[in-house]
Amino acid sequence: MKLPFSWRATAAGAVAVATLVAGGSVAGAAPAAEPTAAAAAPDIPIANVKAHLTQLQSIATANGGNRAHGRAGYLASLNYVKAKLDAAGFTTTVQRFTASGRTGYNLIADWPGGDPNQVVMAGSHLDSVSSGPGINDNGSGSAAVLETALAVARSGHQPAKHLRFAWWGAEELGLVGSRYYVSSLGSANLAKISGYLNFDMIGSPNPGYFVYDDDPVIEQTFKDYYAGLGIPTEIETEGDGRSDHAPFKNAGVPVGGLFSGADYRKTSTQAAKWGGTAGQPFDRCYHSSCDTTANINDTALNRNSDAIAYAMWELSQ
Ligand code: DTR
Ligand code: ZN
Ligand code: ZN
Repeated sequence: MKLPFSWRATAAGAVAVATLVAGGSVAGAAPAAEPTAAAAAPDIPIANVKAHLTQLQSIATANGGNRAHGRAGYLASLNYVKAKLDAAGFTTTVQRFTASGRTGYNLIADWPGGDPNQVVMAGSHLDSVSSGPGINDNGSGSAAVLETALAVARSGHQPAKHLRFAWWGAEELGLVGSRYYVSSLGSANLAKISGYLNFDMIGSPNPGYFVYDDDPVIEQTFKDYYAGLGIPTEIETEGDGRSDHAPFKNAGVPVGGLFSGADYRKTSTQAAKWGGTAGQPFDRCYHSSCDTTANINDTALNRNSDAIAYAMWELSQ
């Protein structure tokens, strides 16, 4: 029987193994550090998140207009994220795989400390489609997860559980990077993952506030956050199986996440509670060349970035 997040048993076991490309080091059990008190999550500065988006936009502009799998823009995006994490003290691992005849890369960042047998993960796909820069899909998730990781480092937070962050390659080709990671991890290491939180499109210009309805504890954590803001949420069903949480869910890992909407149209009922424009897509630039830094709603990105931090602090105590 699959146990929800808070009751999941964890197995003792082997060290995580990953294929290294350059400059990475194998993530593993870090020297024990004393956990810090259950502090409240810090505010995630939206200016910092947007600065990452500006960098990702510049990278796409300098590399043929996209950050797609197998293109120069993707590896440049990964190197940007990796440099920030290395400078902040994370143990980073670059995992290499092949998809559609081109080399793809996952970036995994482990925050030293915490129980290596209870890993709380946050992830997002870093690749865009080839038709555009992919700033909402999925620079938004990638930048918010990056800034949350950097906030952990800035605060020196040492939760009881181990924190791991991931940026996936080749999601747009069919969840290739995350599937490769899950399949290469093995059952012993998978059993150590208490929960995987996925963030794929969290800054849509005509935003909705959707929470994945998978693991009940993770779902409630996000609902509690938004209830605190007085913002109603809806369960996210359109994306079932369509993003990087799916390989983890299929492997029995408790999953959850947030979503602000793609090419589906906002109803009048949704516009009444969330604002925005009824009858229009949540993101009219989904998978298009206009998915640029102008295709972001700052309020949604800010709220969702803070929700990521809230959940990571809450679920790793
Ligand atoms: N972000 C999309 C995948 C996706 C996730 N949830 C939904 C809901 C409706 C449409 C698409 C999606 C992508 O990476 O293409
Ligand atoms: Zn996409
Ligand atoms: Zn996406």
